Amino acid sequence: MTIRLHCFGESGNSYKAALPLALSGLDWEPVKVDFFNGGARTPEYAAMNVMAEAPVLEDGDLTISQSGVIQMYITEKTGKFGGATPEEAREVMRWCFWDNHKMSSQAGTLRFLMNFLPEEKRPAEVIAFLSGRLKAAFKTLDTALEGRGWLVGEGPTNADFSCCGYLFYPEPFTFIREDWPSIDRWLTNIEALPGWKHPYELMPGHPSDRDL
Ligand SMILES: N[C@@H](CCC(=O)N[C@@H](CS)C(=O)NCC(=O)O)C(=O)O
Repeated sequence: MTIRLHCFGESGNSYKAALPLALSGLDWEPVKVDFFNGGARTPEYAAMNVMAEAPVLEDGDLTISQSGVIQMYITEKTGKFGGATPEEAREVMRWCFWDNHKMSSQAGTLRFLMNFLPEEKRPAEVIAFLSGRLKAAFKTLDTALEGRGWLVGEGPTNADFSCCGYLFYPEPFTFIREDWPSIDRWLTNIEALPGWKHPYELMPGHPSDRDL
């Protein structure tokens, strides 16, 4: 049965699930969440995910949300991307939790405020605050990647797929790839994986679909 991933192109959190699906060899298809028209706020969507968030994965009777849990499920099904040893598996989780809390939550919010809100509604003080927090997270990631091809072990894991969730997007949100040499090299490694696709190619939905 084909796995369905409810997602949308602008969603870095969705990309964290779509990318390992694309690289895993599993049979899957993206299903567009019409997020900007309230598609995640309907009673039907709430029945699927009370958290009203994307992504959501459906595999037959199973429905799960939270990109990290979806990643774990892909690992359960394929044995891929979860770390080669129990120590590595813990390290993968460590980076996923860090990313969810310290990097992607701020990156997603900041990118939304800076790009997807009408210009007159963009809150300058909040943007400045989040930019500072996010730059500290980029520093942490860049330092961890010094001299390393991947965050954990010798190959790509869910740690990499989680932490890269927002970093391929072109819209401005304080991330300037060239400023972070180790992050830049690591993103190049991810882009070179067979089957890699940019979020806007992998999932339906693009800012140009809307009048901003
Ligand atoms: N920790 C969650 C975050 C999911 C998330 O916040 N997704 C965004 C779209 S990128 C969303 O649906 N936001 C709705 C909201 O914040 O109300 C995950 O990794 O799946």
